[in-house]
Amino acid sequence: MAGSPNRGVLCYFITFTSMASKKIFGNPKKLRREKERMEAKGDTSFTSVMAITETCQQNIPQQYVLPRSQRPNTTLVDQISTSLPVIDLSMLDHPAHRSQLILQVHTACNQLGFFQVINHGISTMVMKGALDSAEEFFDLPSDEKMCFASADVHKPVRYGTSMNHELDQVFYWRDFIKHYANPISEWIDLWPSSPPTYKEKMGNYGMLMNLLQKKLIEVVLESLGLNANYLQDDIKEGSQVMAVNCYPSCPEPDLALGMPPHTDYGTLTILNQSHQGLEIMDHEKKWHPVPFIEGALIVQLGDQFEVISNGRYKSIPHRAVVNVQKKRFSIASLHSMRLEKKVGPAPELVDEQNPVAYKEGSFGEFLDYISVKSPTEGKYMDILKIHERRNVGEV
Ligand SMILES: O=C(O)CCC(=O)C(=O)O
Repeated sequence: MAGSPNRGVLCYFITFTSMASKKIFGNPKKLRREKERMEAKGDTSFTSVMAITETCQQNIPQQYVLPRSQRPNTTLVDQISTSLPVIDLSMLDHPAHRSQLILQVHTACNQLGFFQVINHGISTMVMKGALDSAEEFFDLPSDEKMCFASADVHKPVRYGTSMNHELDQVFYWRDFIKHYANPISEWIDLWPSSPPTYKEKMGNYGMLMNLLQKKLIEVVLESLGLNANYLQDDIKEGSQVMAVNCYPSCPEPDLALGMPPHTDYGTLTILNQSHQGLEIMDHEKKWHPVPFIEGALIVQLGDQFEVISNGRYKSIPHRAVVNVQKKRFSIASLHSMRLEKKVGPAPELVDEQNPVAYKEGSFGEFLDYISVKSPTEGKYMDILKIHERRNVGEV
Protein backbone atom coordinates (compact mmCIF):
# COMPACT_ATOMS: atom_id res chain seq x y z
CA MET A 1 0.00 0.00 0.00
CA ALA A 2 1.18 3.57 0.55
CA GLY A 3 4.77 3.82 1.48
CA SER A 4 5.67 0.84 -0.71
CA PRO A 5 8.72 1.37 -2.94
CA ASN A 6 6.39 1.53 -5.98
CA ARG A 7 4.64 4.67 -4.86
CA GLY A 8 7.21 7.07 -6.18
CA VAL A 9 7.05 5.63 -9.68
CA LEU A 10 3.29 5.50 -10.08
CA CYS A 11 2.10 7.03 -13.32
CA TYR A 12 -1.32 8.22 -14.30
CA PHE A 13 -2.90 5.48 -16.27
CA ILE A 14 -4.11 7.81 -18.98
CA THR A 15 -0.56 8.06 -20.26
CA PHE A 16 0.88 4.86 -18.93
CA THR A 17 1.16 1.67 -20.93
CA SER A 18 2.23 -1.11 -18.64
CA MET A 19 4.27 -3.83 -20.24
CA ALA A 20 3.44 -6.08 -17.28
CA SER A 21 -0.29 -5.63 -17.70
CA LYS A 22 0.01 -6.42 -21.39
CA LYS A 23 1.87 -9.60 -20.46
CA ILE A 24 -0.81 -10.75 -18.01
CA PHE A 25 -3.75 -9.63 -20.07
CA GLY A 26 -2.39 -11.14 -23.24
CA ASN A 27 -2.11 -14.46 -21.44
CA PRO A 28 -5.48 -15.91 -20.33
CA LYS A 29 -3.84 -18.52 -18.07
CA LYS A 30 -1.93 -15.87 -16.14
CA LEU A 31 -5.06 -13.72 -15.91
CA ARG A 32 -7.07 -16.64 -14.51
CA ARG A 33 -4.34 -17.48 -11.97
CA GLU A 34 -4.21 -13.85 -10.87
CA LYS A 35 -8.00 -13.80 -10.47
CA GLU A 36 -7.95 -17.02 -8.44
CA ARG A 37 -5.28 -15.53 -6.20
CA MET A 38 -7.45 -12.47 -5.61
CA GLU A 39 -10.56 -14.56 -4.94
CA ALA A 40 -8.66 -16.81 -2.51
CA LYS A 41 -7.73 -13.69 -0.57
CA GLY A 42 -11.44 -12.95 -0.29
CA ASP A 43 -10.79 -9.79 1.68
CA THR A 44 -13.89 -7.63 1.76
CA SER A 45 -13.00 -5.69 4.88
CA PHE A 46 -11.94 -2.06 4.60
CA THR A 47 -12.31 1.22 6.39
CA SER A 48 -14.57 3.61 4.53
CA VAL A 49 -13.62 7.27 4.20
CA MET A 50 -16.87 8.08 6.03
CA ALA A 51 -15.59 6.06 9.01
CA ILE A 52 -12.20 7.81 8.88
CA THR A 53 -13.79 11.26 8.92
CA GLU A 54 -15.97 10.33 11.90
CA THR A 55 -12.82 10.22 14.02
CA CYS A 56 -12.22 13.92 13.20
CA GLN A 57 -8.58 13.76 12.22
CA GLN A 58 -6.69 16.87 11.16
CA ASN A 59 -4.42 14.97 8.81
CA ILE A 60 -5.34 12.36 6.30
CA PRO A 61 -3.91 8.86 6.85
CA GLN A 62 -0.65 8.29 5.04
CA GLN A 63 -2.10 5.84 2.51
CA TYR A 64 -4.25 8.65 1.03
CA VAL A 65 -1.29 10.99 0.44
CA LEU A 66 -0.50 11.12 -3.27
CA PRO A 67 3.02 11.40 -4.65
CA ARG A 68 3.76 15.08 -5.23
CA SER A 69 3.48 14.84 -9.04
CA GLN A 70 -0.07 13.48 -8.82
CA ARG A 71 -1.53 16.02 -6.41
CA PRO A 72 -4.25 18.35 -7.66
CA ASN A 73 -3.74 22.06 -8.05
CA THR A 74 -6.52 23.27 -5.78
CA THR A 75 -6.18 26.89 -6.87
CA LEU A 76 -6.99 26.05 -10.47
CA VAL A 77 -9.42 28.50 -12.05
CA ASP A 78 -8.99 29.34 -15.67
CA GLN A 79 -10.79 30.95 -18.54
CA ILE A 80 -11.47 27.69 -20.34
CA SER A 81 -13.36 26.29 -17.35
CA THR A 82 -15.87 29.09 -17.56
CA SER A 83 -16.42 28.53 -21.28
CA LEU A 84 -16.73 24.72 -21.30
CA PRO A 85 -19.52 23.66 -23.67
CA VAL A 86 -23.12 23.77 -22.46
CA ILE A 87 -25.70 22.40 -24.88
CA ASP A 88 -29.40 23.15 -24.78
CA LEU A 89 -31.07 19.83 -25.52
CA SER A 90 -34.47 21.44 -26.10
CA MET A 91 -33.10 22.37 -29.55
CA LEU A 92 -33.85 18.74 -30.48
CA ASP A 93 -37.56 19.54 -30.23
CA HIS A 94 -37.27 22.11 -33.02
CA PRO A 95 -36.40 20.56 -36.39
CA ALA A 96 -34.98 23.90 -37.55
CA HIS A 97 -32.41 23.82 -34.72
CA ARG A 98 -31.41 20.18 -34.93
CA SER A 99 -28.48 20.64 -37.33
CA GLN A 100 -27.14 23.49 -35.16
CA LEU A 101 -27.25 21.19 -32.13
CA ILE A 102 -25.48 18.39 -34.01
CA LEU A 103 -22.75 20.86 -34.94
CA GLN A 104 -22.36 21.94 -31.31
CA VAL A 105 -22.13 18.30 -30.23
CA HIS A 106 -19.55 17.63 -32.93
CA THR A 107 -17.39 20.55 -31.78
CA ALA A 108 -17.64 19.54 -28.10
CA CYS A 109 -16.85 15.88 -28.79
CA ASN A 110 -14.07 16.69 -31.21
CA GLN A 111 -12.36 19.22 -28.95
CA LEU A 112 -12.91 17.54 -25.59
CA GLY A 113 -15.26 14.54 -25.46
CA PHE A 114 -17.27 16.44 -22.88
CA PHE A 115 -20.24 18.78 -22.57
CA GLN A 116 -22.95 19.72 -20.11
CA VAL A 117 -26.62 19.53 -21.10
CA ILE A 118 -29.45 21.79 -19.95
CA ASN A 119 -33.19 21.51 -20.72
CA HIS A 120 -32.70 17.74 -20.91
CA GLY A 121 -36.15 16.95 -19.56
CA ILE A 122 -35.13 15.49 -16.16
CA SER A 123 -36.66 17.52 -13.35
CA THR A 124 -34.46 18.94 -10.61
CA MET A 125 -36.73 17.10 -8.15
CA VAL A 126 -35.79 13.74 -9.65
CA MET A 127 -32.09 14.69 -9.84
CA LYS A 128 -32.07 15.93 -6.25
CA GLY A 129 -34.14 12.96 -5.05
CA ALA A 130 -31.45 10.57 -6.34
CA LEU A 131 -28.66 12.60 -4.70
CA ASP A 132 -30.62 12.76 -1.42
CA SER A 133 -31.08 9.00 -1.38
CA ALA A 134 -27.34 8.60 -2.05
CA GLU A 135 -26.63 10.78 0.98
CA GLU A 136 -29.04 8.76 3.13
CA PHE A 137 -27.41 5.51 2.02
CA PHE A 138 -23.90 6.67 2.96
CA ASP A 139 -25.24 7.93 6.31
CA LEU A 140 -26.32 4.38 7.25
CA PRO A 141 -24.38 2.55 9.97
CA SER A 142 -21.32 0.81 8.57
CA ASP A 143 -22.60 -2.77 9.04
CA GLU A 144 -25.67 -2.05 6.86
CA LYS A 145 -23.46 -0.85 4.02
CA MET A 146 -20.93 -3.61 4.53
CA CYS A 147 -23.48 -6.29 3.46
CA PHE A 148 -22.79 -5.04 -0.07
CA ALA A 149 -19.00 -4.83 0.31
CA SER A 150 -16.96 -6.51 -2.37
CA ALA A 151 -13.81 -5.93 -4.37
CA ASP A 152 -15.15 -8.20 -7.13
CA VAL A 153 -15.81 -5.86 -10.07
CA HIS A 154 -18.16 -8.46 -11.64
CA LYS A 155 -20.68 -8.19 -8.77
CA PRO A 156 -23.90 -6.47 -9.94
CA VAL A 157 -24.15 -4.55 -6.66
CA ARG A 158 -21.13 -3.61 -4.60
CA TYR A 159 -20.10 -1.18 -1.94
CA GLY A 160 -16.48 -0.13 -1.73
CA THR A 161 -13.94 2.57 -1.13
CA SER A 162 -11.18 4.23 -3.16
CA MET A 163 -11.07 2.56 -6.63
CA ASN A 164 -10.41 -1.04 -5.58
CA HIS A 165 -9.18 -1.36 -2.00
CA GLU A 166 -7.43 -4.66 -2.78
CA LEU A 167 -5.38 -3.30 -5.66
CA ASP A 168 -4.81 0.39 -4.97
CA GLN A 169 -1.30 1.43 -4.01
CA VAL A 170 -2.51 4.85 -2.92
CA PHE A 171 -6.07 5.24 -1.67
CA TYR A 172 -8.61 7.74 -2.98
CA TRP A 173 -10.93 9.79 -0.76
CA ARG A 174 -14.16 8.18 -1.94
CA ASP A 175 -16.76 5.61 -0.88
CA PHE A 176 -19.15 4.22 -3.47
CA ILE A 177 -21.98 1.87 -4.22
CA LYS A 178 -22.32 0.62 -7.77
CA HIS A 179 -25.25 -1.24 -9.20
CA TYR A 180 -26.38 -2.53 -12.55
CA ALA A 181 -29.53 -0.79 -13.74
CA ASN A 182 -30.62 -1.99 -17.20
CA PRO A 183 -33.08 -3.58 -17.50
CA ILE A 184 -34.10 -2.23 -14.12
CA SER A 185 -36.53 -5.12 -13.41
CA GLU A 186 -33.62 -7.56 -13.51
CA TRP A 187 -31.47 -5.76 -10.95
CA ILE A 188 -33.51 -3.56 -8.63
CA ASP A 189 -34.32 -6.35 -6.16
CA LEU A 190 -30.59 -6.61 -5.45
CA TRP A 191 -30.23 -2.89 -4.64
CA PRO A 192 -30.20 -1.62 -1.03
CA SER A 193 -33.63 -1.69 0.66
CA SER A 194 -32.45 0.91 3.11
CA PRO A 195 -33.00 3.86 3.08
CA PRO A 196 -36.61 2.93 2.27
CA THR A 197 -36.97 5.32 -0.69
CA TYR A 198 -33.61 4.39 -2.27
CA LYS A 199 -34.99 1.96 -4.86
CA GLU A 200 -37.79 4.28 -5.90
CA LYS A 201 -35.77 7.49 -6.18
CA MET A 202 -32.58 5.99 -7.59
CA GLY A 203 -34.55 3.60 -9.82
CA ASN A 204 -36.67 6.36 -11.28
CA TYR A 205 -33.61 8.49 -11.92
CA GLY A 206 -31.73 5.51 -13.45
CA MET A 207 -34.54 4.73 -15.90
CA LEU A 208 -34.63 8.35 -17.03
CA MET A 209 -30.85 8.30 -17.50
CA ASN A 210 -31.21 5.24 -19.71
CA LEU A 211 -33.72 7.04 -21.91
CA LEU A 212 -31.56 10.16 -22.03
CA GLN A 213 -28.43 8.23 -23.02
CA LYS A 214 -30.25 6.81 -26.06
CA LYS A 215 -31.08 10.35 -27.19
CA LEU A 216 -27.52 11.51 -26.55
CA ILE A 217 -25.97 8.56 -28.34
CA GLU A 218 -28.12 9.29 -31.39
CA VAL A 219 -26.88 12.87 -31.59
CA VAL A 220 -23.25 11.85 -31.04
CA LEU A 221 -23.58 9.23 -33.81
CA GLU A 222 -25.15 11.80 -36.12
CA SER A 223 -22.37 14.24 -35.29
CA LEU A 224 -19.93 11.60 -36.60
CA GLY A 225 -21.89 11.38 -39.86
CA LEU A 226 -23.27 7.95 -38.88
CA ASN A 227 -26.90 6.87 -38.98
CA ALA A 228 -28.60 7.70 -35.67
CA ASN A 229 -29.79 4.05 -35.62
CA TYR A 230 -26.28 2.63 -35.77
CA LEU A 231 -26.00 -0.29 -33.26
CA GLN A 232 -29.51 0.61 -32.07
CA ASP A 233 -30.39 -2.84 -30.65
CA ASP A 234 -27.04 -3.17 -28.87
CA ILE A 235 -27.53 0.25 -27.31
CA LYS A 236 -31.06 -0.66 -26.19
CA GLU A 237 -29.87 -3.88 -24.57
CA GLY A 238 -26.70 -2.20 -23.33
CA SER A 239 -25.35 -2.26 -19.85
CA GLN A 240 -25.92 0.55 -17.38
CA VAL A 241 -23.89 0.76 -14.20
CA MET A 242 -24.78 3.48 -11.71
CA ALA A 243 -21.76 4.54 -9.68
CA VAL A 244 -23.02 6.42 -6.65
CA ASN A 245 -20.09 8.30 -5.12
CA CYS A 246 -19.56 9.95 -1.75
CA TYR A 247 -16.55 12.20 -1.19
CA PRO A 248 -16.49 13.25 2.48
CA SER A 249 -14.92 16.60 3.27
CA CYS A 250 -11.19 16.21 3.44
CA PRO A 251 -8.88 18.04 5.89
CA GLU A 252 -6.01 18.08 3.36
CA PRO A 253 -7.57 18.32 -0.12
CA ASP A 254 -4.32 19.39 -1.75
CA LEU A 255 -2.68 16.05 -0.89
CA ALA A 256 -5.41 13.68 -2.05
CA LEU A 257 -7.92 12.98 -4.82
CA GLY A 258 -11.45 11.58 -4.71
CA MET A 259 -10.81 9.65 -7.91
CA PRO A 260 -7.61 9.38 -9.94
CA PRO A 261 -7.39 10.46 -13.58
CA HIS A 262 -9.25 7.92 -15.69
CA THR A 263 -11.48 7.58 -18.69
CA ASP A 264 -14.74 5.62 -18.55
CA TYR A 265 -14.83 2.48 -20.62
CA GLY A 266 -18.36 2.65 -22.06
CA THR A 267 -20.06 4.72 -24.72
CA LEU A 268 -20.95 7.65 -22.53
CA THR A 269 -21.46 8.65 -18.91
CA ILE A 270 -24.06 11.05 -17.55
CA LEU A 271 -23.05 12.66 -14.26
CA ASN A 272 -25.27 14.33 -11.67
CA GLN A 273 -23.44 16.08 -8.83
CA SER A 274 -24.36 17.84 -5.60
CA HIS A 275 -21.70 20.49 -6.18
CA GLN A 276 -18.44 21.17 -8.00
CA GLY A 277 -15.53 18.71 -7.87
CA LEU A 278 -15.02 17.18 -11.30
CA GLU A 279 -11.99 18.14 -13.39
CA ILE A 280 -11.38 17.26 -17.03
CA MET A 281 -8.16 17.15 -19.01
CA ASP A 282 -7.89 18.78 -22.43
CA HIS A 283 -5.83 17.52 -25.38
CA GLU A 284 -2.86 19.56 -24.13
CA LYS A 285 -3.02 17.64 -20.84
CA LYS A 286 -4.22 20.69 -18.87
CA TRP A 287 -6.76 20.19 -16.09
CA HIS A 288 -9.95 22.29 -15.96
CA PRO A 289 -12.49 22.36 -13.12
CA VAL A 290 -16.01 21.76 -14.43
CA PRO A 291 -18.27 24.56 -13.15
CA PHE A 292 -21.40 23.50 -11.29
CA ILE A 293 -24.54 24.53 -13.18
CA GLU A 294 -27.78 24.03 -11.27
CA GLY A 295 -29.95 21.47 -13.05
CA ALA A 296 -27.34 20.59 -15.70
CA LEU A 297 -26.08 17.07 -16.37
CA ILE A 298 -22.52 16.34 -17.44
CA VAL A 299 -21.92 14.13 -20.49
CA GLN A 300 -18.55 12.42 -20.93
CA LEU A 301 -17.52 10.28 -23.89
CA GLY A 302 -16.11 6.90 -22.98
CA ASP A 303 -13.59 4.58 -24.61
CA GLN A 304 -16.22 2.68 -26.64
CA PHE A 305 -17.07 5.88 -28.51
CA GLU A 306 -13.38 6.49 -29.15
CA VAL A 307 -13.24 3.00 -30.73
CA ILE A 308 -16.52 3.37 -32.70
CA SER A 309 -15.35 6.73 -34.06
CA ASN A 310 -11.99 5.15 -35.01
CA GLY A 311 -10.25 7.83 -32.95
CA ARG A 312 -12.05 10.89 -34.38
CA TYR A 313 -13.42 11.47 -30.90
CA LYS A 314 -11.42 10.72 -27.77
CA SER A 315 -12.72 9.63 -24.39
CA ILE A 316 -12.32 12.38 -21.80
CA PRO A 317 -9.79 11.93 -18.97
CA HIS A 318 -11.28 13.15 -15.71
CA ARG A 319 -10.69 13.06 -11.97
CA ALA A 320 -12.53 14.10 -8.82
CA VAL A 321 -11.01 16.57 -6.38
CA VAL A 322 -12.10 16.87 -2.76
CA ASN A 323 -12.67 19.88 -0.54
CA VAL A 324 -12.39 20.86 3.07
CA GLN A 325 -15.89 22.33 3.49
CA LYS A 326 -18.47 19.71 2.64
CA LYS A 327 -19.26 16.22 1.47
CA ARG A 328 -19.87 15.87 -2.23
CA PHE A 329 -22.11 13.29 -3.89
CA SER A 330 -22.19 12.31 -7.52
CA ILE A 331 -24.06 9.72 -9.54
CA ALA A 332 -22.35 8.53 -12.70
CA SER A 333 -24.65 6.62 -15.01
CA LEU A 334 -22.15 4.59 -17.03
CA HIS A 335 -23.51 3.22 -20.29
CA SER A 336 -21.91 0.67 -22.55
CA MET A 337 -22.81 -2.13 -24.92
CA ARG A 338 -23.78 -5.39 -23.19
CA LEU A 339 -20.98 -7.32 -21.47
CA GLU A 340 -20.11 -9.73 -24.28
CA LYS A 341 -20.67 -7.40 -27.26
CA LYS A 342 -17.43 -6.82 -29.16
CA VAL A 343 -17.14 -3.24 -30.36
CA GLY A 344 -14.82 -2.04 -33.12
CA PRO A 345 -14.57 1.03 -35.34
CA ALA A 346 -17.64 1.81 -37.51
CA PRO A 347 -16.80 0.59 -41.05
CA GLU A 348 -18.06 3.94 -42.41
CA LEU A 349 -15.25 5.70 -40.53
CA VAL A 350 -12.48 3.51 -41.91
CA ASP A 351 -10.76 4.27 -45.21
CA GLU A 352 -7.29 4.51 -46.69
CA GLN A 353 -6.51 7.74 -44.84
CA ASN A 354 -8.06 6.41 -41.64
CA PRO A 355 -7.12 2.74 -41.31
CA VAL A 356 -8.56 0.69 -38.44
CA ALA A 357 -6.95 2.18 -35.32
CA TYR A 358 -8.45 -0.08 -32.61
CA LYS A 359 -8.99 -3.78 -32.09
CA GLU A 360 -12.42 -4.94 -30.98
CA GLY A 361 -13.01 -4.99 -27.23
CA SER A 362 -15.91 -5.61 -24.87
CA PHE A 363 -17.16 -4.40 -21.50
CA GLY A 364 -16.70 -7.94 -20.15
CA GLU A 365 -13.02 -7.97 -21.13
CA PHE A 366 -12.60 -4.53 -19.59
CA LEU A 367 -14.00 -5.85 -16.27
CA ASP A 368 -11.63 -8.85 -16.41
CA TYR A 369 -8.77 -6.42 -16.91
CA ILE A 370 -9.62 -4.08 -14.03
CA SER A 371 -10.26 -7.00 -11.69
CA VAL A 372 -6.49 -7.54 -11.58
CA LYS A 373 -5.12 -4.11 -12.44
CA SER A 374 -5.39 -0.95 -10.44
CA PRO A 375 -6.09 2.19 -12.53
CA THR A 376 -2.53 3.37 -12.03
CA GLU A 377 -1.09 0.21 -13.57
CA GLY A 378 -2.25 0.57 -17.14
CA LYS A 379 -5.34 0.93 -19.19
CA TYR A 380 -7.46 -1.63 -21.07
CA MET A 381 -7.83 0.81 -23.99
CA ASP A 382 -4.07 0.77 -24.56
CA ILE A 383 -4.35 -2.91 -25.45
CA LEU A 384 -6.98 -2.10 -28.08
CA LYS A 385 -4.96 0.62 -29.79
CA ILE A 386 -3.26 -0.47 -32.98
CA HIS A 387 -0.01 1.42 -33.10
CA GLU A 388 0.95 2.60 -36.51
CA ARG A 389 3.77 0.68 -38.07
CA ARG A 390 7.02 2.58 -38.20
CA ASN A 391 8.47 3.24 -41.62
CA VAL A 392 11.59 1.28 -42.48
CA GLY A 393 14.63 3.05 -41.07
CA GLU A 394 12.55 5.03 -38.52
CA VAL A 395 13.93 4.81 -35.01
O1 LIG B 1 -17.66 12.30 -9.05
C1 LIG B 1 -17.16 12.69 -10.08
O2 LIG B 1 -17.10 13.87 -10.39
C2 LIG B 1 -16.54 11.70 -11.03
C3 LIG B 1 -17.14 10.33 -10.94
C4 LIG B 1 -16.51 9.37 -11.90
O3 LIG B 1 -15.64 9.71 -12.66
C5 LIG B 1 -16.94 7.96 -11.91
O4 LIG B 1 -17.76 7.55 -11.08
O5 LIG B 1 -16.41 7.22 -12.80
